[in-house]
Amino acid sequence: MKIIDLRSDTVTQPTPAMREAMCKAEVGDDVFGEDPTVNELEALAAEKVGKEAALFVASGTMGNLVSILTHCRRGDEVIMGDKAHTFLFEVGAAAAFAGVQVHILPNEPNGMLNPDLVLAAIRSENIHFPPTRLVCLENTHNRCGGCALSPAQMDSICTPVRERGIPVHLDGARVFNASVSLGVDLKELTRNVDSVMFCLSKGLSAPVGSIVAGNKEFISGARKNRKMVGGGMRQAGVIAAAGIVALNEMVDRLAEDHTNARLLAEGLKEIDGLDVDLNTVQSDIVIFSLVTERMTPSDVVTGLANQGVKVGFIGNRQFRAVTHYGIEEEDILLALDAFRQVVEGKA
Ligand code: TLP
Repeated sequence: MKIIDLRSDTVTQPTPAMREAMCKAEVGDDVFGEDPTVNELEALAAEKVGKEAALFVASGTMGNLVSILTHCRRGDEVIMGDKAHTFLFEVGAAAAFAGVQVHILPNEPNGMLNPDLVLAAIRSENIHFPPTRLVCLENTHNRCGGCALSPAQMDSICTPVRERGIPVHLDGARVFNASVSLGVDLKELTRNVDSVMFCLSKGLSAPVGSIVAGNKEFISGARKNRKMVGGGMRQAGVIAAAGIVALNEMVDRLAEDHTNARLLAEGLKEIDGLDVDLNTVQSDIVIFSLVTERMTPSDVVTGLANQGVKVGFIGNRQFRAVTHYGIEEEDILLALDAFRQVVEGKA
């Protein structure tokens, strides 16, 4: 049976060009700064996001942690959304390792934070208060259905926050999806943040790795923090080579994933027993809900899995499906057939 795996864009296989590049990669010891392929990837990544320097890290979680470690000291406060990946899904690393207190504000359904609430949350000088040291944004926003924040939305938070001397970090795990979805240059989304993390191993299909970018001083501190958390890799050019292919060849095709996500969402919306907020379907993520009592969420997941379709259950009768390299329009049509069979009981 053909498996149509929509659990995440992290399940992508490396492309043939990536495998070839990995095979031929020139390598060295990256802790000594001597891996030419890692150095090439870091220079290319910095250029793409319009920052002075970049650092190759093992994962998005490590990139966010290293960024927070570099911006903050123990006891500082970090403002972020209550649906931020860093708050919900990174095992509390910011608290456990960076020793910061996370101050959450409600994310709006489109992934935005209300700029007035952000400014009001910044602590004044008072003997009782921890200092606010960082604001974190996420674009596209995973738990908000892959919504993309425009440069104007980003600026409405970043400009006043930075005017108050507080840096902004962007969890841009899928920021390339945001740029393709909005049709804006990536640099428009990153120019008003101090640091950005993005992933090579999601929609861009590389097997491993993420990037942290910022100014030279920030990246030099982040490099030391990466070493501290055990992320100093040696002949990492073997995996960085795939990252270079990801940046050079895999960005424009994200538009296909967005078209397929739209097709899936519109099909799901027609199914009796399911609901989708089509407004939030702006990139490769589709969050949909089970709105019938005929079955449980686990009946849906199991029923679909029996038909070769994998989706993620994310709680509260909601599910997530993510399109990616390797999923074609015909797979979406097959998946929709499976949904109709499982949820409506018809082929
Ligand atoms: N997200 C994964 C899971 O952890 C949920 C996924 O399948 O979507 N920021 C954002 C916005 C992310 O979506 C993710 C991964 C990360 C950070 C962490 O990246 P990794 O998985 O590389 O540590």
